[in-house]
Amino acid sequence: MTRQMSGAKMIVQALIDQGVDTVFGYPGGAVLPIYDEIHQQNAIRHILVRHEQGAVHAAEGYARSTGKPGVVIVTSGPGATNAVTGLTDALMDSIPIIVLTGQVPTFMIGSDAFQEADTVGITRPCTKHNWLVKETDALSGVLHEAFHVATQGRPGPVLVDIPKDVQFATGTYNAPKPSVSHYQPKVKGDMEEITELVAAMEKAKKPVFYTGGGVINSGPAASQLLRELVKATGFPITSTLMGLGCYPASGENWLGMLGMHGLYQANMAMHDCDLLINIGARFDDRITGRIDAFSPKSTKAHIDIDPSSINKVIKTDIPIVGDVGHVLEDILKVWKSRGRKTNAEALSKWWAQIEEWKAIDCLKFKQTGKTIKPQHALVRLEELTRKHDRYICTEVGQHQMWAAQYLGFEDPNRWMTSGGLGTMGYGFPASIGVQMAHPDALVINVAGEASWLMNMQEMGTAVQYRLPVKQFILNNERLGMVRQWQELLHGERYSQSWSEALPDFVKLAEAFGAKGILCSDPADLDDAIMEMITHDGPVIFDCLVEKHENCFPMIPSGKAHNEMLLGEAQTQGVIDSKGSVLV
Ligand SMILES: Cc1cc2nc3c(=O)[nH]c(=O)nc-3n(C[C@H](O)[C@H](O)[C@H](O)COP(=O)(O)OP(=O)(O)OC[C@H]3O[C@@H](n4cnc5c(N)ncnc54)[C@H](O)[C@@H]3O)c2cc1C
Ligand SMILES: Cc1ncc(C[n+]2csc(CCOP(=O)(O)OP(=O)(O)O)c2C)c(N)n1
Repeated sequence: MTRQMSGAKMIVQALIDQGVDTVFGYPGGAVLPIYDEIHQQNAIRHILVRHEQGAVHAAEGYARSTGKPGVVIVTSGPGATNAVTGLTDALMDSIPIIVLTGQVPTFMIGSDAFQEADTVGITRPCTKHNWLVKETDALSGVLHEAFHVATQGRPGPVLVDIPKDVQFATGTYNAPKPSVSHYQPKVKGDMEEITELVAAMEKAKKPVFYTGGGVINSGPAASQLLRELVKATGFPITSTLMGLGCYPASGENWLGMLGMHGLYQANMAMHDCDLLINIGARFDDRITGRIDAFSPKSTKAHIDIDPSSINKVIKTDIPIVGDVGHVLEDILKVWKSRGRKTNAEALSKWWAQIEEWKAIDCLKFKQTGKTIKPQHALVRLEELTRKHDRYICTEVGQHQMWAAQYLGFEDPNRWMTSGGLGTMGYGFPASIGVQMAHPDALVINVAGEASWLMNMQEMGTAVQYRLPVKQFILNNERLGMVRQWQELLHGERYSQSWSEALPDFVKLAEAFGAKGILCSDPADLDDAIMEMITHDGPVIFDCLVEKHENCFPMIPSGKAHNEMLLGEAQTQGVIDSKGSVLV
C-alpha cells in the first residue's frame, strides 16, 4: 500500500507498522517535525529521558527484556554524539536498537551548519549498519530495512540519519513487505557438521556446554530446546555473563557462570573437558584467559549465527553457522534418530570430578561484624525477591560480578547488564526501559555508587513516568573494581579510585520526589529491602557495604582457567586443577 505524506509522518507511520509501542528520546531543532507528528498521535508512547545516552540504554533494556527492538529518537549534533556510547554498547552485546537522528537540511550538509555532525561517519564503526536518507521517497523503505537489519541474524544497533528537509517534504510511503531485503542471514546449520557434533557427543568422556548471549538472542524457544538437550544428554552446562538465564540456575546440571569471575567448577570443567560445545558465545577474553592455555585438551564445536565469530579468537574443530534455536532442534533430531547415545560410564566419572570441584564452595563468605558484606546484601536480596516477577539490571564493577554470582536466573531476558563494553551508567536507564516494557514487574538495578552517578539524571524520567524502579546501590565509596585490581596487581597503590564528595542518596531521592532508604546495619537489611520492594514508586536504596571487599574467584588477566584466585574463605591463593595452592 502506498500513500503520500510528509517524511516526519512517514517516520511515525513506519514505527506503527513495525509494531513499535514505545520510543525513548530527546527533542531538538533537527527533529522538531518528527516531534510535531508524535504530538498528534496516541499509538506510540514517547519517553522523555534526561540525556541521549540514557535513551539508548533504556531502549537496550526494553529490547533485552522483551526480545523486541528498542527505538530511540535524538536530534542532530550533540544528540547524536551523546548516543554513541549506547550504540557501541549495543553493538558489543548484540542488542537490536533502531536510532533515528535528525540532521541539518541536505543543502546545508558540509557547511558547518548549527548542530551539524557527520553522524553516519561517527557511528559507522559502532552500528551494524547506518543510512543517511537524502530523499523523502526513499525514507519508508530505509526505515523498514533498518528494523530488518537490526533484528535478523546477529542482532545489533542501526542508525538512520534524516535531514530536516527530508522530514518536511512530501513523498510516497510504502508499507513493510516481507522478504524484500537482500540481507538474509543463514539460520539453518549444515547437517553434515551437526551430525559430526552428535557423533562427538556420543563418545565424549568429559563434555561441557559453554552457552552465551546467542541463546537469549535466539528467543525463548531456544532456551527450552537447550534445557531439553541438557536433560537428555546429562552434560554439565555453564554460561557467560550474557547468557545467564538461558538455563535455570536451579537446574541440576548448572555449573554457574564461567570466566574471569566465574565459578571454580565451571572454569575447571572448561579447562579439563574433552568436548567443548559453544552455543551462542564468542570466546571473549574474559572467558578464554590465556589463549594458549585455554581448554587445551578439548575438541571444540561452535554454534554461531555470525560466520565472522567463528575462528576469530579460538580455532574451532566443528563450526556450525546458524541460529541457536534451529541448530539445537536439528541436534536433538539427529541425536534421537541415532539412538540417544552418550558415554554414560565416563560421564558419571566426569560428574564425580565436578562434584569435587563444587565442594570447594567458591562463593563462600562470612557475614561477621556490624558492616554489611556486599555478598550478604545480594544473598538477602535474592532470598526476598526471587519469587517475584523480577528483572535485574546492573551497572559495571564488583557489584555486577557479585550480582551474577549470587542472584539466580531461571529464565531468559531477566538479566540486563553491559558485558562487552562494560559501560558504567548503563544500569539505571536500562531499568527504566525494562519497567516501561513490564509495568507490573519488580525491576531492580544493582549498582555501585560510582556507576550509578554516571546517569543519575534519569531519576527525573523515573519520577515523571511513575516507574517504580529500585536502585539497589552497594555503596563502598570506592571505584571498587578498579581498587581491587590496584590492590591485587598494582601494589596497593590506590590511584584515583575513591568516590569522594558523594551525595546523601536519601536526600537526592527526595529532591527528585522519590523515596530514599539508607541501610548500614546487617540487622536492618531484611526490613529495609522489604520496605524497598513494597514501596510503589522509584526508590534509591543506599546500602553501605564493606569498603575493601574483593570479588573472587578471579582469573587475573593473561592467566589460565586453572590459575584462579579464591577468597580467604576458600583458602586464598592460586590453585591448581586438584585444588591445591600453587603460590
Ligand atoms: C567487569 C566485567 C567483568 C566481566 N567478567 C566476566 C566473567 O567473569 N565471565 C563472563 O562470562 N563474562 C564476563 N564479562 C562479560 C564479557 O566481557 C563478555 O561480554 C561476555 O563474556 C560475552 O558473552 P558471550 O560470549 O555470551 O557473547 P555475546 O556478546 O552475548 O555474543 C553472543 C554471540 O552469539 C552469537 N549470536 C547472536 N545471536 C545468535 C543466534 N540467534 N544464534 C546463534 N548465535 C547467535 C553472536 O554472533 C555472538 O558471537 C565481564 C564484563 C565486565 C564489564
Ligand atoms: C564509563 C566507564 N568508565 C570507566 C570504567 C572503568 N571501570 C570499571 S569498574 C569501575 C568502578 C566502578 O565503581 P562502582 O560503580 O562504585 O562499582 P564497584 O566496583 O565499587 O562495585 C571503573 C571505573 C568503565 N567500565 N566505564
